[in-house]
Amino acid sequence: MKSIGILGSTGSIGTQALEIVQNNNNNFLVDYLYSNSNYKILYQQILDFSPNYICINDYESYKKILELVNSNSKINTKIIFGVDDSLDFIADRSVDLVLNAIVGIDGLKPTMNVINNGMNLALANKESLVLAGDIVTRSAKKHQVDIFPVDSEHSAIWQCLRGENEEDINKIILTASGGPFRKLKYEEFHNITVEDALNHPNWEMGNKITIDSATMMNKGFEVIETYWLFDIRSDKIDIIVHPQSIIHSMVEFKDKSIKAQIGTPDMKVPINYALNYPNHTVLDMPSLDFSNINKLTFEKPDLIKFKCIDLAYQALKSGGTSTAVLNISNDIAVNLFLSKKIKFIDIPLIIEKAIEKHQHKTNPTLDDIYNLMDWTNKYITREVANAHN
Ligand code: MN3
Repeated sequence: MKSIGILGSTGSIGTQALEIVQNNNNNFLVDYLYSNSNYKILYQQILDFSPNYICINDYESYKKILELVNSNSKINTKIIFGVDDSLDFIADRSVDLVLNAIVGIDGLKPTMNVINNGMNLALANKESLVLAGDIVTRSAKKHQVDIFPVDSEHSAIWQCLRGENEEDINKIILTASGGPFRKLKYEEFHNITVEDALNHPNWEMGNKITIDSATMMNKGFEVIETYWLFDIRSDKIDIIVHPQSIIHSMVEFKDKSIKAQIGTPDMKVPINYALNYPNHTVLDMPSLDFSNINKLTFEKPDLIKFKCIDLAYQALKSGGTSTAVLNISNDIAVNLFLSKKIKFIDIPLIIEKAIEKHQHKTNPTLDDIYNLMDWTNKYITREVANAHN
């Protein structure tokens, strides 16, 4: 039995992870679940998995779930309320594996608490690495913590690299679906609406990550994630657009031999692998039918249309606080776009300016990064207000 904690248990990755747990209930013991506010799903998860603890951050949701739990005498789950208490709890609780499936920059603190507590981490929160990859990976080394990637591309690379020598790698090839605007002409980009951007062809995801996929900033983040997870130079990380999303990424070795990881695009596969590593355990889904795939196509990403990719490479090259500002300013810009305050094409422009204007530090502390959240927010709010005057 593997005891697990799941952070972000009511989101897309969290619920899929729990489906896997449910189908393998002899292998896992759910010790704790953590959710921001979704008390209805969380309550159902209590009934289904009888965790020892749940953590919830929103006060109204806490009151509601407390009421439900108190009125059911069969439930022994203890409830922890509030961000700080939840983080303290995570920093102390001993389990075999923690899945961090929190979306966005809120995932960094829990990542650090899990690592400093010496627990192995299945990481779906790429922001932890984009914001603070250096701190996260150094702390993991220090506490002898393994970080298992959950992102499909990184799971693919991880699988390709099993049994291989790091020094034999020539390059890593990240595949990208290309998002909904792969074929749209650049001249049309200024007309892109929120509705257009939320329409993703291959993967079902939340709003924020769907926009990141439309701008291809998601792929930029994944380059940074690759850099930290696999300790490889940025000029050895390539992106290839592969709209069918059948190849989930590839590794080329020095003899030009290439390994690819292939399969139906379904997040359950990488989640299952991270939960069951080193085993490929049974997943109840159809096999990939190659006779049904007409063709696999590949093209170079257009760095003019998808400037965010270029910004991510540049931020990675300048290092230090640059990738943190990339992430923070992207979050703010995407929210402004979703609330229709800026245009789609403004997103990379805002990010570029924020990176350029921030006070760069080569070896930032976590406090430096949190201070940057404040600075970036104020900076962008002021810039956008000025632009409207
Ligand atoms: Mn991905």
